[in-house]
Amino acid sequence: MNEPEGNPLPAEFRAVLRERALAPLWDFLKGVLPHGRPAGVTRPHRWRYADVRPLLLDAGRLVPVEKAERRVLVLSDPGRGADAMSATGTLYAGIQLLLPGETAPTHRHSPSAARIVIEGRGGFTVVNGHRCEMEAGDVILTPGGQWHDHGHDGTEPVTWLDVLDLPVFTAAESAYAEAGIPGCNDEDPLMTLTSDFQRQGFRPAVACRRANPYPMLRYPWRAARAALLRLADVAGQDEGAALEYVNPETGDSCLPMLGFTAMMLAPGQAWQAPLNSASAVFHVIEGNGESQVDDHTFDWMAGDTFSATTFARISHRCAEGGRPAFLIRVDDTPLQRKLGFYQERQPD
Ligand code: 1HN
Repeated sequence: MNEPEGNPLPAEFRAVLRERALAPLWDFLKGVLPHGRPAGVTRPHRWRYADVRPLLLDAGRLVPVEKAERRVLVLSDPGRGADAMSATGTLYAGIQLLLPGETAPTHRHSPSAARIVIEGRGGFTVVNGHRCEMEAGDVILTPGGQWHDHGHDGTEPVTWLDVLDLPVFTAAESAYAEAGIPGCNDEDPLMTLTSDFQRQGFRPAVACRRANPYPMLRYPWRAARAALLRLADVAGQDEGAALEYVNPETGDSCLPMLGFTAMMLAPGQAWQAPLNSASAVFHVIEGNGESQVDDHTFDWMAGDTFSATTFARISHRCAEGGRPAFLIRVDDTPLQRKLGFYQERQPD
């Protein structure tokens, strides 16, 4: 507690306040509203996939998926103490394992989630009855309130990074889930057709039209990678080849609170990100390199994940040699824009 100098509260007065569930704001104001820049508790961290993978496979032997519902090792912010269910103030991230033949049961919940596939073939996610195949690097959305389950038809373990806006719902005391009932995860064919036609420039007449707030649920890595290569070909080195994942019908961010951006760095290329108010989680899809996040230096390779706080100074460098690097940044920019708060600043 930071008692103001020269103005100590009498102990009896403080005791009476406590007893009546009252607190003196003047003792806490600088704590809740620090000067100039937020003083969060998040500590930037890098999780190496090579460290997580064997532990996840151990969990695969120790924890049956039926018991776990979702078999996940959470990327738990070291700044928040043991077992923190978030990587930054607003972003939850975890790595999930599904073994051949397993299914993760149908449920839905208030937070939105997205998966970035790390390894394995044959995995799939069914979202509101729509089956999304999982291939390495794909981004697959399970928006808040939509039924979803996962399955695995392949022969090797499948892993992916889950990112959710769960901490926002936890703070708002509005995080909850519901278990599926038979038939809940079935496709509405009119909704799918409405979106398919929209992409061709048609729209079903009102009577047989169904609004689809999330017309795209799977963003294949194959398409994102090819687009980045084309973009990098025509953009200058200092422009930075990056693609935002959007709702193709509205141009809005693909989820309401979470922003997804794929970026490419050519061999040896360095990129200084503009200083901004979003917190972020970076996931490496391909290549090797190193990132600076404030005073932390994280070297990385495919499968690794690292976090960054709000207003962090961030720069990335791809290793010299033949191969470009590809990363996907997940951030809370859409949430902050909706709050009317998002800011970019000149580094000082
Ligand atoms: C969830 O539903 C999934 O559906 C993954 O795969 C991770 C973390 C917290 C809450 C719900 C999934 C989750 C989750």
